[in-house]
Amino acid sequence: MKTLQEYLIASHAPEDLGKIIMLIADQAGPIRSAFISNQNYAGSTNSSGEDQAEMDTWADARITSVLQESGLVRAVASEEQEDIVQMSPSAKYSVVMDPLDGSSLIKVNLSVGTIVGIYEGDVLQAGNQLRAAFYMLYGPMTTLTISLGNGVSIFAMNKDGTYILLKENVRIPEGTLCGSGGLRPEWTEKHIRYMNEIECEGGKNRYSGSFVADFHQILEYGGVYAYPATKKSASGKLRLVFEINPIGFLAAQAGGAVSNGESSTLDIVPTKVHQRTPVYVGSKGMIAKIEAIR
Ligand code: AFP
Repeated sequence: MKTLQEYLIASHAPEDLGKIIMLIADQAGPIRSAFISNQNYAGSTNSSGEDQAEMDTWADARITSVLQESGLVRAVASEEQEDIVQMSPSAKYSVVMDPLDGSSLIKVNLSVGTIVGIYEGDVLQAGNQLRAAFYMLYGPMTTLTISLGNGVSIFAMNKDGTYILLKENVRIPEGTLCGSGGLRPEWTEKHIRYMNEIECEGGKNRYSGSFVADFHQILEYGGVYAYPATKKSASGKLRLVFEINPIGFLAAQAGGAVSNGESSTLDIVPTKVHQRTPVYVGSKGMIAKIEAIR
C-alpha cells in the first residue's frame, strides 16, 4: 500500500514542496479533533463579509502558524485573512488555502474540507501555474485528493494518521449529477437554460453547500457543480484564488474542465486576492455545454 510520502517521492516532488504538502496534510487529525469544541460562529466576519465559524479561524490559525514555523513558505493567501501573509522571502513556494470550506455544515455534521494550492513564486498567479493542488475531505473517512500536475490520486488517512493510496489516475466520467448555488429567482437566462437542459436530459440534483464535498462526488460520479453569475452578483460567490483554482486544477488533471461559463478560469490571472468568479466545474461535456450557450 503506497503512502502519501512514498507517492511524493515516486512523483519526484521537489523536497520543499513535498514537505509543505505533508505539513498541511498532517493538520487533518488536529482539525478533525477540534470540530467537537468549535461548533459555533466566531462572531467575526471575513473580508468577503461572511460570518466566520470558530472552525474557520481555528483551522486558519493552525495551518498558518505551522507554515510560518517551517520557514519553507514565501507567502500565504487564506480565505480567512484580509491580506496576503508574507513569511520567508527567500522561500520558493507560496500557499493559497480555504482552511475550512463548507463551514456552515459543521453544526449539522455534513462533510467539509480544507482546500490548498501551491505556487512557485507569489500567490497571484493563474491556476494553470499551480505546482500542486489538493484537498482534505472530512467525511466518514478523511481523504486527501491531490495532483502534482501528473493526474489525480486519492489517499485515505488510517488510524495512525498515515495517508494510504485509495485510487490513482482518477478520471471524471460523463455523469449526470448537477448542483447549483444561487437562488433560482436570481439565476440568469443562460443559467436557467443550462440547468433546464441538464435536468431534461436526466440530470440528478445534488448540492450540499460545501464546494469541496460537492466536487468530490462529481469527481467520482461525473456531472457539474455550478455557482453561477446571478442578477445580484455578476461574479457569483466563490473565490478564484482559494477555492476555484485548486479544485479546477484537480478537475482538469482528472480529464474534466472548469469554466466561468465562457472560458477556462485556469487562465485568469487574479488581480485581487479575494476575487470572485462564476464557476462551472466537472465533466468535460457538461462544461462544453454551458460554454456553447450564448
Ligand atoms: P465557506 O464555508 O468557506 O465560506 O464556503 C462556502 C461556499 O463558498 C462553498 O463551499 C459552497 O459551495 C457555497 O459557499 C455555498 O453557498 P450557498 O450557501 O449560497 O449555497
